[in-house]
Amino acid sequence: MTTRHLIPVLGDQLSLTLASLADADPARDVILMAEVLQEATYVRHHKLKIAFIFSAMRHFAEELRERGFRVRYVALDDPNNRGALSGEVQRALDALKPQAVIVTEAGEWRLMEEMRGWRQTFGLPVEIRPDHRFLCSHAGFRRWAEGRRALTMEFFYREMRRSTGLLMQGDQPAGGRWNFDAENRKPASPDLLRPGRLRIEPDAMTRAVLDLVEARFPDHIGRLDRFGFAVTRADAEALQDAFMADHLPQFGATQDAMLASDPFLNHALLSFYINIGLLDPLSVCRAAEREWLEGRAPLNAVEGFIRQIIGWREYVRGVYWLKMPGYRDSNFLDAARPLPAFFWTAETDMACLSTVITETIDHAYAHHIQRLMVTGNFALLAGLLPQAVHEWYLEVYADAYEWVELPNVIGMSLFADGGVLGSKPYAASGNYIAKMSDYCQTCRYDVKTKTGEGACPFNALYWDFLDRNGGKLSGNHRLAQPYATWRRMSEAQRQDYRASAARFLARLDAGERV
Ligand code: FAD
Ligand code: DLZ
Ligand code: SF4
Repeated sequence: MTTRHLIPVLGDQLSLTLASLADADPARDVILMAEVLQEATYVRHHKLKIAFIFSAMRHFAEELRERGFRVRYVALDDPNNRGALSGEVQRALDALKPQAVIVTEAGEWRLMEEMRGWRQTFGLPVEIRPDHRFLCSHAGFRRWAEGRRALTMEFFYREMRRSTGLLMQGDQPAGGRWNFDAENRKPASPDLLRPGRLRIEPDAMTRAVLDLVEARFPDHIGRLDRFGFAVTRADAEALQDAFMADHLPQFGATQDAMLASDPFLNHALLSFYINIGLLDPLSVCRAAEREWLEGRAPLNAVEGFIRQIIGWREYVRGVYWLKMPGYRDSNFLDAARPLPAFFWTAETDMACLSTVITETIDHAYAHHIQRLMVTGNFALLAGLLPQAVHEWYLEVYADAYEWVELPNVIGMSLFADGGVLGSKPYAASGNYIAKMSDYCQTCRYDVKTKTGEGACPFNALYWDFLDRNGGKLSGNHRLAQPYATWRRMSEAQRQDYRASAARFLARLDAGERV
């Protein structure tokens, strides 16, 4: 059988609506999917993440075959597997001799650069199509960004509301306001009535992948015994429905809260499926909007949820493509400290970090405020090297792809981009964590003690961070208040903070348990 087009589909392109599949002809085209070592190890991804992606890829190949498509699927343990996507494209070209390659653009810069070279490498026409699963094109974002002094997410988000029509009444926002965060972000308390999460029992195909991953990636972080991800479109949709019914109404109120007994609270746990292509972001938002229209969820919750997807998600992707490739090397604050070992083991006496990292090891998930205000805040205050922090986030979370992870880490969390993405660093002392979580209640450290033995390390680190970076940050008007407080302190008090932070950082550098 002759082949017209070879259509490579990547592990995060598992959507029937993919641009490269739009005119695919089951009789004449071949779809190529390949599990390759290069993608699984260019950073050492969490075991759950690799298993999730491989199993979802295998199930998607089945879905395509059921629709009559010819799929060339290369498993990781195929003895002829060349270990890299380009190698597998070359092998498929040699075997099938198609007239052209049709592909949807890669999400990550690294792979997109490789794809751009394919025409030259392979010596045949290669058509790279845009990824229409995103609502804002690269050109659209560039147009929006052009000439702006600041890339303020809130204004981008309003454009996205207008262009999608989500939560709009004519040209006005539903409820008269664009943003209902003033009603959101309250602390939470344990609630035994909060519905649990649907766990999808691994089928035979997933169980085979779990064995493969355990055998081939034994040294990667994480554990596989609790694998419960959806790996089919139908199961991902079931999880979406359960979220809408059980958690969306409380989404806003508990969005920033953290509880040791409840790692998920009312978060969606849908980023895995949206990012891989099993759920479509706009359809998820329309489903949430319907919950409000039909009176099952309040506007503050639905608006907050939709903002994360058509606002933040689209916005960080826009910033990534606007600023790459230099963005990855940003280090505005000249932070240089290596990642402490406890990021891999959770072995620290700081209860907040130990809880969040343990949950990360167990689930390849932490919710936004855990990522931003616990691990991220610590990395910022302790001056950890941004590129090491970036690699950690890319490895440990099952929803992590560089286009979304990098701006959140380099920009939002570490301020390493000097303020492209956020107008100030999200730096906070222990007080914030104490207010928004119950972690401090079981901690060896005392959040109310500011310096010295037994004091919460975040307290001295916070002031030391501001002091250390005063040359770069004290002119930031959003930090005027903390800098004024710092200046009002006595010199003895300031010295006490500096010394306390220095002692902590010296112990960290010496590899002592902190
Ligand atoms: P919810 O809190 O329920 O939010 C709903 C949806 O909104 C998410 O599914 C996601 O699609 C979207 N969303 C929310 N916040 C963001 C955001 N800041 N950027 C992009 N999309 C957002 N998200 C990833 O998808 N991949 C990452 O690798 C990633 N790394 C992050 C690293 C740091 C340091 C921080 C601070 C945030 C990161 N985020 C990342 C954003 C956010 O934390 C996750 O999207 C969210 O925790 C996913 O869980 P959820 O589905 O329960 O989200
Ligand atoms: C993340 C990932 C992993 C672990 N493995 C594969 C793989 O074996 N084959 C594949 O096609 N894609 C994989 N992916 C997803 C890619 O890394 C992702 O498509 C690129 O990073 C572009 O976003
Ligand atoms: Fe974290 Fe400090 Fe609270 Fe301990 S006391 S949990 S280190 S914020």
